Amino acid sequence: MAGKTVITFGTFDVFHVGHVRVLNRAAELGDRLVVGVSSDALNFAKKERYPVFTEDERMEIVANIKVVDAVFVEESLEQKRDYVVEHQADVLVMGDDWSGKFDFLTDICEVVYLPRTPSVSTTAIIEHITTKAV
Ligand code: C2G
Repeated sequence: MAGKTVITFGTFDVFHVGHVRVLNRAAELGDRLVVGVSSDALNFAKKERYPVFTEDERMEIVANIKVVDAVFVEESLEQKRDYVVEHQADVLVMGDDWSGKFDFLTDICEVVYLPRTPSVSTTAIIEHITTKAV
């Protein structure tokens, strides 16, 4: 495939400006951006709660972001290597809350950690709505 493919992963629940910024910055690192959106089951296994939006809704939102070329469901955190190979990714991008976690993939792709957008998170938004809503 011509050009450089960038891959990134995330839940992207209650989509916010931190999400759009990491996707925009990831896209700048190549010619094509592919995004793995974590499944509802993966979230439940990890956090013992389901995301606010279902995986179909989260995939639809991410797929409609201007810089995103393709989306797929991320079924398991352990399958990163398979996803990189399957999507022929040259660069794996994650926010720096994942710093160092994917360095084991540097034999097959470049691994880049981007600084998170400060002071915004899905958890804080949910908390704000549940405590401040009237
Ligand atoms: N992000 C960011 N700034 C924020 C919040 C999130 O840059 N203020 C980034 C994260 O670093 C991540 C992406 O946005 O790269 C998606 O964040 P989450 O939805 O929280 O994804 P997460 O649950 O960390 O991903 O394989 C990873 C899994 O899919 C889980």
